[in-house]
Amino acid sequence: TPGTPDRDWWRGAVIYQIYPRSYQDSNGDGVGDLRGIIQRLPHIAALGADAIWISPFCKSPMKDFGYDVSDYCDVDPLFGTLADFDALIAEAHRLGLKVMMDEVISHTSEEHPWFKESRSSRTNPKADWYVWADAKPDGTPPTNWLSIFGGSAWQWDTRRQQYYMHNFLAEQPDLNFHNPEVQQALLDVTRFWLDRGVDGFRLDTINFYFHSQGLEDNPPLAPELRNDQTAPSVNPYNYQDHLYDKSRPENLDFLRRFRALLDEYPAAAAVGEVGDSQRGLQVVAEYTGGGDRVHMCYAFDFLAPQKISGTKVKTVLEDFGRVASDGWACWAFSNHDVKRHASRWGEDEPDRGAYLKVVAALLMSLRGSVCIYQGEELGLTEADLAFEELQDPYGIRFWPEFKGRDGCRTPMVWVATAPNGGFSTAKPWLPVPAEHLAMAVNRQEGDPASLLEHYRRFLAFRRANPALVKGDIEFLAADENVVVFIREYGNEQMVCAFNLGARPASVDLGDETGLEAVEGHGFAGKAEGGKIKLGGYGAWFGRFL
Ligand code: TEU
Repeated sequence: TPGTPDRDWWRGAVIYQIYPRSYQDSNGDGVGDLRGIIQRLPHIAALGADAIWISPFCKSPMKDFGYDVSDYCDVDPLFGTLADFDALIAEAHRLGLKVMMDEVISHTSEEHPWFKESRSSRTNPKADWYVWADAKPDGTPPTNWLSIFGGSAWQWDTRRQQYYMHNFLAEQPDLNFHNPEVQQALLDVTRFWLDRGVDGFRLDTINFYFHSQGLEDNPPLAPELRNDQTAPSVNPYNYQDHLYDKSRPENLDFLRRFRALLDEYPAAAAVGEVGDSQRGLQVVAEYTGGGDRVHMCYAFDFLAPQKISGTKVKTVLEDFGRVASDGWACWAFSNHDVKRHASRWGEDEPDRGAYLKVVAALLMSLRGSVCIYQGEELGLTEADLAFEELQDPYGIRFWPEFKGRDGCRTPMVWVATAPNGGFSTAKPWLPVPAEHLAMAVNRQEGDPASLLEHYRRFLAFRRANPALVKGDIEFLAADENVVVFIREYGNEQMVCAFNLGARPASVDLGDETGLEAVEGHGFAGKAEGGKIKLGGYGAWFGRFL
């Protein structure tokens, strides 16, 4: 019925991620802002996305660039005002785009008034709002838990004479979700934004909400990893399985409360970020199943350095299908935390332009929702920054072993010949790499051979074919380079075939009746009987006769 909101809009949605510092600067200070985003919304609408997810813009001392919030109910002056955000929502809605906020509630900034109060004494009303624990008798931290950004997860506080826990920077103290008052305060924050008209949330580090109150040590590093010469020696990320402080079963009850709140609104949806290298898909299944937890979770399987392959796609999607009969995943190839996939995977491809087209078509054909990271539609590469240019504390700490996350956070490029690619009239907070200018929006727009026009065409094709948006998935063939699957939704079917390699390939589906192409998007592919022939980096879409 017209006027009835589609509660299911998130299923198969294409969500465009904006990193607000780097999208568009409207006031000439070298940092992007909300007014700048408003100016550029037509680009996202023209791309064909369903929603935007804006990385954090609430008040923050910016130690982790907004992922350290000091006021959940106000906009940081660097980005604008609440009135600017209201205008952004209105304009996005006018263009048919949903707006998702990035809610960073696992931790706050150390400058949040809650933490200031909590650290002031052991008896204040918020004394138990964060995770505090006494030192061991020898003065060392309560457990061996490690912070993702390096070192112990415990920071000594001289006033309370206790340690507080932080999974990330010491400036990001971890909220104690076991305290019902904390949960309530966070639900109130969520309601504040829902009442302002947001359509949903990207929930930062959703699997870190609860810690184990038993404070057990984690098992020591597996011996085979201890001698792993490829492991960054100082960076524990992925090298300690945080058995006791992540993905607690208690979280499901909180997620149910969160979902009940969202369900009070006509069509609010949430996507939780699950960064878990060991049990990622299992956690996504647990958090999204049952229809009473979050709608979908963002999985890390295709954000890893390991190059995507047909086999990997099949394994990941089939594994997920097995553990999650009613769960829903959200896939991404790039974001503000990892090396851009144009470089991560595309670096050694003989024809990177063609490679990026076929992997884009593959991403947007998978069963699940999709996140596209700003600039991915242009083929932006990872920027190679000098140490002096780095802003990310994570990179500064582990340089040069790990260069941090600034290389994927450089500004969007809009106009090739404008200063700083049209991003800002001032010196941008991170430089615009010279090689990005040729990829600017104005260079690609209207050129049918460009990656940008490829994304636009593909998203229109996807929208016109419900099987690609909401359909089931079944794999028909997969090897290193080739992957073929069928998506089915009601009476609609779509066979999707991709060749991720530079050399031609063909797949015999062994079907007597044959195949026919669906017009609209295949490139460098054709069907002959039950065989699909794919050129290098080719894709083919069709159906069984
Ligand atoms: O990231 C969570 C997370 O797991 C990160 O450690 C990520 O895997 C890492 O940056 C990879 O290099 C979220 C945000 O996306 C990130 O920007 C924040 O720094 C982090 O939470 C803390 O809020």
